[in-house]
Amino acid sequence: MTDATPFPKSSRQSAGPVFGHTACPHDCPSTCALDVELLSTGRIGRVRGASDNSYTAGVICAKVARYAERIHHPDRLLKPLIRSGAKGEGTWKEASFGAALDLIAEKFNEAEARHGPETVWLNYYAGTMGLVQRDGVHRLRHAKGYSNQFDSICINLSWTGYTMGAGALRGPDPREMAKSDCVVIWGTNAVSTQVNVMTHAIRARKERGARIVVIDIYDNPTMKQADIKILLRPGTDGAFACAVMHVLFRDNLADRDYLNEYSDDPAGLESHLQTRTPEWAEAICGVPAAEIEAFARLVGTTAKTYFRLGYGFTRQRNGSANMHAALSLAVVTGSFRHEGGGAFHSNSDIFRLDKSELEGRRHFDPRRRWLDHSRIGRVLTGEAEALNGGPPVTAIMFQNTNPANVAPEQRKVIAGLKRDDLFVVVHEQFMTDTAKLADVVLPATMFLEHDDIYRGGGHQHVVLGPKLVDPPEGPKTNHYVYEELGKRLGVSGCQGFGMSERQHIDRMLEKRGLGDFESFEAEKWADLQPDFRTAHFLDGFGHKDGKYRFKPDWTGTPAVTRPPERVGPLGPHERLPLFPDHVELIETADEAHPFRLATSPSRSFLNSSFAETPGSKAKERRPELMIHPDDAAELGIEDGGRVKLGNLRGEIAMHARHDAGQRRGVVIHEGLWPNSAFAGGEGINALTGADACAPYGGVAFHDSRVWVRAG
Ligand SMILES: Nc1nc2c(c(=O)[nH]1)N[C@H]1C(S)=C(S)[C@@H](COP(=O)(O)OP(=O)(O)OC[C@H]3O[C@@H](n4cnc5c(=O)[nH]c(N)nc54)[C@H](O)[C@@H]3O)O[C@H]1N2
Ligand SMILES: Nc1nc2c(c(=O)[nH]1)N[C@H]1C(S)=C(S)[C@@H](COP(=O)(O)OP(=O)(O)OC[C@H]3O[C@@H](n4cnc5c(=O)[nH]c(N)nc54)[C@H](O)[C@@H]3O)O[C@H]1N2
Ligand code: SF4
Ligand SMILES: [Mo]
Repeated sequence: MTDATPFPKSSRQSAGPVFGHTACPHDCPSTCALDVELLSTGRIGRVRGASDNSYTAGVICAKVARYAERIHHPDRLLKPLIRSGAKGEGTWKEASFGAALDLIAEKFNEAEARHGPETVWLNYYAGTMGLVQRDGVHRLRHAKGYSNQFDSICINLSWTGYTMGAGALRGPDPREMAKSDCVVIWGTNAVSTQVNVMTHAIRARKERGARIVVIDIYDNPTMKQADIKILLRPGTDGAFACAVMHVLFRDNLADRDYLNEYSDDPAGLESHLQTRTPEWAEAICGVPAAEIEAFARLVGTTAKTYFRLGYGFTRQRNGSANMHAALSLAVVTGSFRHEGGGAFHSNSDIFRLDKSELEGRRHFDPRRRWLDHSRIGRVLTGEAEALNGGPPVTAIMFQNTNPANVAPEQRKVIAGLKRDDLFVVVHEQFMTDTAKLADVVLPATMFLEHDDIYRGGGHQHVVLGPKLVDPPEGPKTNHYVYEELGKRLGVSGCQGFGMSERQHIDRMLEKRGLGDFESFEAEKWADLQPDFRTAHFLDGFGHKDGKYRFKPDWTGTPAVTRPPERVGPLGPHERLPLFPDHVELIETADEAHPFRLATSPSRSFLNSSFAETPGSKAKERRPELMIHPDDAAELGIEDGGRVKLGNLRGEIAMHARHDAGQRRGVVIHEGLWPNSAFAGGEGINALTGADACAPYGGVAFHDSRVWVRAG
């Protein structure tokens, strides 16, 4: 640390503790506006949610409030490391950053000379959500003609389902939840994964007596706060939604005037739903018909019902169809007409910052080979289908992602990373499961140490994240790495190179008419929420004819998710239904695998991050399998005893926790724990599959059949 900490102008005024202003960079829909205490030592103190940001409203999660633990962690990577022993053995020699970059450039060039540029994969994801430090990688990718990446791992199933219906990825102002009379939190464990949803929902309960309904597959921390709990079997949300819509039509609670004006085929939907009775759904989803009826009456008679649709329930092989069914239910009630009503999943469509210079779009060629990053295991083990007509991948650089831990089919991912003919670079903050398998590890800065700008998918703000403290000696920004590799690889004259982080931010803001870096230093953020009519689709949904689609064209292009070119074979879209329905595409249990496993995020980790911080580790204790006590009794599994679980993809061990919070036959593991936290060194994703989901890919992380036994 140096003393020359660049405190921003805006925080110098007060005499007491000094706070700098920024945004949380982690992969979370909340993108909280933060106030960070800057100590005179150059270290940080407290981290608080900005109380003057209307969405953050002064509340953040505990793990980020403890950020001092992460940024000043003794295990942070500080020096570039070059492998000196066998892959994964853990022996390294230190190098200068320049020498490490020289080596990377040399290896990339060698690989390209042998197989062509598509052999190089710059694999990135959303470990930071900063536009400059995350998306700038495309500049290098496009300029060099390296493989394109299809970003399917997280958002694909849900965004596809939502946009197939609504034609756009936006919705009623999430702050309107506070004005609702009923908030339905559907398949998102908001208490753990996006705490601000709870802030606004609970405000509605306190101020208006609103009911909070939670629809999930286990009694998670969010359901524990609900007034009404709907406990589904995994992958059956479509059945539940259909039965609710059946009741709404049957009891004349559907808003027929609204449907006639705003939707494609309400009559067709109504007749399709005739056989989708509550009893039919009960048999599929496990929710008693009487509860389905009661929920239908509640949402059918409460105009201001706000459906907050999460990611979690779409991480099933039928997840896109289930998202579409849940959204269709919100449409049938006519809730979009009302303030405090409608359905919201993500506002990602509203920001429209022009990233063409940042990403060097002039050099983007959609015909270059696309690699699906959900299927990295298959790509790296050379499966022809996953290679999508291109050469093997022989050089790869990872930034902001930890696929050895987070990607499905982990055995393949790790076998691939260990290939002798694959050169692996990992630019990281910590020695992650992926970094352990690298040839070269580069140390990375953290968000408080570099400039960036962030968009909040779960709300409407663009928030500036200026550099607030100096990094320790050693770590460099992602931006620095693209720029320096650009020079060494001969593309530094290409579009977007040679600009600083600030210049990129200025350009994006100026083009959008939002000011510039300096004005954001004073204002901190901009609120881009569209007006009421636009947000509520009252001037029409996003499709050309303005109509909501009950009958989506599943073979069509969902504007936001589908890459311009096919990415190998995508999921079995021909099995998707004409109208909302239950689709039996999930990995149903069978005799050999009688349980359904969901791998839900824990509260104290964020994907694979924070598993290194003492506070989070202490809270999560150890990897556990939540199993119904009756199931456990049948299998002779004691509370706290050891269990093994597995399927055709892998087998892992952990401790059992008896919990009656889910239906029998369902087991839950909250993560993501590092692979090394498990006895065999393989993590939970050894059990999850990478078969492409219908219609456009994505990963069914909560949809695995497994066997479980004591041991
Ligand atoms: N603490 C913490 N916060 C996070 C993350 C984290 O790992 N930890 N991850 C971040 C990221 S990258 C994302 S994308 C978001 C995701 O945040 P969410 O949208 O909340 O998605 P998930 O956490 O995957 O799952 C939410 C819930 O869906 C449940 N679920 C699984 N299958 C079904 C189903 O078939 N039906 C229903 N109704 N429910 C089901 C899960 O058990 C879980 O309780 O969270 C972000 N925030
Ligand atoms: N079983 C199971 N697996 C899952 C999920 C699940 O629910 N269950 N969720 C999935 C989802 S939704 C997602 S989005 C993925 C997320 O998977 P990842 O994107 O891989 O996960 P993160 O932990 O968010 O980020 C990865 C790394 O980015 C690093 N990082 C952060 N900031 C920077 C930076 O500025 N520069 C550099 N170079 N590195 C940085 C962090 O140190 C961290 O190790 O995981 C998926 N995997
Ligand atoms: S709730 Fe999400 S965005 Fe907010 S501080 Fe925590 S991880 Fe960051
Ligand atoms: Mo995600």
